[in-house]
Amino acid sequence: YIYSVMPLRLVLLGAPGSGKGTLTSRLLKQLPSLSSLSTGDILRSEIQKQSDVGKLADTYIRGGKLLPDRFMATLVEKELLDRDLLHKPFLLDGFPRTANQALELETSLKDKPINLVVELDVPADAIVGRITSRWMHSSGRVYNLEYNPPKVPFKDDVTGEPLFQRADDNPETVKKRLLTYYRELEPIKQFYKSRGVYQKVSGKTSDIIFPQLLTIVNNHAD
Ligand code: G5P
Ligand code: MG
Repeated sequence: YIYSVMPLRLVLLGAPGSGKGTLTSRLLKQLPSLSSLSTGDILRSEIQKQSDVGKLADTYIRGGKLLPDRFMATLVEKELLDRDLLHKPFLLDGFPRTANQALELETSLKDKPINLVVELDVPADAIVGRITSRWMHSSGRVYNLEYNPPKVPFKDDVTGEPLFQRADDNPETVKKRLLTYYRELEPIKQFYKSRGVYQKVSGKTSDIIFPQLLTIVNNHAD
């Protein structure tokens, strides 16, 4: 199978609240051999552990600011190696998010570059309300009081543990995160267009986006 010769190395590009985490979960259900890596989830688990990385990340995240490119590139390279992902199909959620990070990632991956980048194009007016009604589990599982409520209110479906809201999910910080995203989008898009791997899916909801995304991923695999 070509799939094993050229495993999927996918980047999901999308604004805060565009559904990266939601669509990742759905993809993993359809494609059990796929592994996912979310930099936001890694940083939040470091914050919870109160590690040095977590202490640094906390100030940036609360301020709605991106951590330094070099720092993030090192963190992701280590994660790819530690989890032995370089020879397996993987998906990146939340990294790279600057052209500089994309370049750093290319260096890390050497002869196994990113072979698919999908931009999730969700209108900004559909996004803002979603984020303030988001609840999370420490595993990264994401819920929404309206769209995807947990079976038991404020409890994780799998573990039954309590859900929490993110420190950066308030309207003021969300505004900053959105501005940063749209500022960085064009250069990173140009980077991946020049590598011939960029595609875009558009829609107001994850239910509209998901089948399009799955088709692109499946076409890539055969
Ligand atoms: P993160 O963690 O990467 P963001 O801001 O990029 O955070 P976020 O907020 O996690 O992205 P998402 O994953 O795209 O959004 O969206 P989601 O969680 O799946 O969906 C949002 C909500 O909408 C959920 O409640 C979901 O249930 C609901 N929803 C989904 N689909 C629908 C729908 O169709 N309809 C409705 N009504 N609801 C829906 O990064 C966080 C911070 O970490 C640092 C930065 O400080 C960053 O701000 N960071 C980095 N810094 C530098 N470089 C990096 N590479 C970094 N990565 C992280
Ligand atoms: Mg997310």
